[in-house]
Amino acid sequence: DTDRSRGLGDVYKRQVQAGAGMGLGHARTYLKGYLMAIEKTFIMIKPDAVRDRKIGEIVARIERSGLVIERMEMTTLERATVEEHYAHLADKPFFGGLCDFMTSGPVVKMVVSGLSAVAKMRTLMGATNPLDAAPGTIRGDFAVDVNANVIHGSDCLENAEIEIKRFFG
Ligand code: IDP
Ligand code: MG
Repeated sequence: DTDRSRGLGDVYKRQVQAGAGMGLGHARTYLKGYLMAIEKTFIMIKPDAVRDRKIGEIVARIERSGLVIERMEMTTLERATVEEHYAHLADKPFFGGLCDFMTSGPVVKMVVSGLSAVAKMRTLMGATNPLDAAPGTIRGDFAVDVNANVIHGSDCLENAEIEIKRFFG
């Protein structure tokens, strides 16, 4: 949106003209703050991680990242809720097993908020398949198998809103 870009240009120019001592890299980081928005995302610690007593470590990583846990509840999911949540995977051969797994024990569902919370959580989580997830990510460190990959996080803002409604009403 042009008004916003013009505003950003002004901010940038002011910083440079004021000789704020900011290099280009710093100016870019500073401006990024204006481009990111506060978002809410839906996060779920899956039954494998609850069983393995990883709740605390995962919650600590989320909080350490600067994001805020707004809601959190342990619950065992209804199969119908899981089937709706993973409807985009209904034709996959692993769908039945995925629904079995997701209803096999309690999960911890959360609403997490902060700057670019959706993308930031996806980065913290790591790749879907733990074999591809980088060390230092939640899946990279705690998951070994794509069938039990420790955590769910919304993949876009639109789905975050849908999922928060689905799981918290
Ligand atoms: P995401 O959880 O990273 O968003 P999706 O592609 O949306 O990944 O898949 C949802 C979930 O379905 C995964 O987190 C995982 O639990 C399961 N899943 C995805 N692909 C496979 C697979 O190839 N085998 C078994 N389970 C899978
Ligand atoms: Mg997904």
